[in-house]
Amino acid sequence: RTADRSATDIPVSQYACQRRTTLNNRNNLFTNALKILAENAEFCENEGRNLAFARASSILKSLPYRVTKMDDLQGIPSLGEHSKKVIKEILEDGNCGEVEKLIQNERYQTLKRFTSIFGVGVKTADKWYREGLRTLHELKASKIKLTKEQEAGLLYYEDLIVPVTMAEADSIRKIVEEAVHRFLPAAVVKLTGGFRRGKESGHDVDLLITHQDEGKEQGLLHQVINWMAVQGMILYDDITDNRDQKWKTKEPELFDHFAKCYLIFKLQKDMVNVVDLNTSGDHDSLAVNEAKEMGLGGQAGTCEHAGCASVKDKDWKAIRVDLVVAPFSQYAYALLGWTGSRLFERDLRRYAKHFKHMSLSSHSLFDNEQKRFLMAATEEEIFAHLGLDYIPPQERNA
Ligand code: DGT
Ligand code: MG
Repeated sequence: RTADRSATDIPVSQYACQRRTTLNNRNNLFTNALKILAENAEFCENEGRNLAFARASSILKSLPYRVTKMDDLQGIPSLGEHSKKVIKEILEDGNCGEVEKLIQNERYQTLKRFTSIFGVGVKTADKWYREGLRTLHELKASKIKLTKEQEAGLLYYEDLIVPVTMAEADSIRKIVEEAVHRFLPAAVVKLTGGFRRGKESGHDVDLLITHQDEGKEQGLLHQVINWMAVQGMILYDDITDNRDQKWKTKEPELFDHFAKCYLIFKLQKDMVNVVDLNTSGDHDSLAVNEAKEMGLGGQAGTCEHAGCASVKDKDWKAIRVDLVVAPFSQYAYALLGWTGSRLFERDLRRYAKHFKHMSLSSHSLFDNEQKRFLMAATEEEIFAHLGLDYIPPQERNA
């Protein structure tokens, strides 16, 4: 039974880190529409608008009831006039005209297509669009210079747009753990990101590595990658060590200094416990269907690249994996930072700054009044430092 909203309900916080957001979203109809508007704002590089729609969507996800009338939104923060108009229209007509128009829009479709390629951001996608490119086929046929990352992204495109399942993520975690233990038997390899929040599928596998004896983890990433490469497990890799600053420009807010590796992993299908690799249970499969309808995934079986066998015939799947190595003293912060969701992280930092005069990152928490770093061995301790109730990963799906 869907609970009704009543006046006795406790107020909803405007901070995602003070809300419990499970995967049980009762307001899909609205959040799907708002997500498209947020995405389009991102394509227009309008950060304020992107954040406004993302916040509106997030707050609806946290509600323990389905919104059935505008009155249900009384006292709910983070809903701007535009978002309210969208909700009202969906309540009245079943859909929103602006969103329906947008999904037919050529620029929106093209930017969605191009940004779904690994290594392609909004700026690049927009440049290609302005140069007249519309499809992957046209992109491949053009003489445009691609980065190594984008070349790999195109080469393994068919696989990379298929959501990663929990079973695949778990297999990769075990394989990586085995590789890590060859060099450091007591190291810990932890599945983070959306899978730690309970998602059944995701766009990549996020793994966090640490070792109790701080310092032992140094050099580990190179050893592990080299070993896995020799085993034929690596299709593409980009190691960033902690002195490298190149990610700073990409997403300043998410930037951290950990040694990390963005890779495309070659997962043998017989390494996965669950038989069916190409199914997924949640909304992400919609994205794939949509991608296929838009002609993104239509080339299965006819891929012309050498070494890129048809999706159906080959016995492996290309999967995006992020490996991050954190020194033990920063592990709790790294775990909190890499578990997400992105909006949850953003609001944790915002909350820390505004209410506690503290600076939170994936490395540490700095108290700007006491002028000192606050140590934490667990996520629970970090929430306690911030004066927040502990929110478990399953309730951070903001
Ligand atoms: P998905 O799309 O199913 O993979 O969903 P998530 O929630 O796993 O999203 P993902 O993989 O993009 O990121 C997981 C979390 O890790 C997210 O809250 C932000 C954090 N994160 C991702 N990339 C970076 C990065 O380059 N630096 C830092 N510090 N954090 C990152
Ligand atoms: Mg992820």
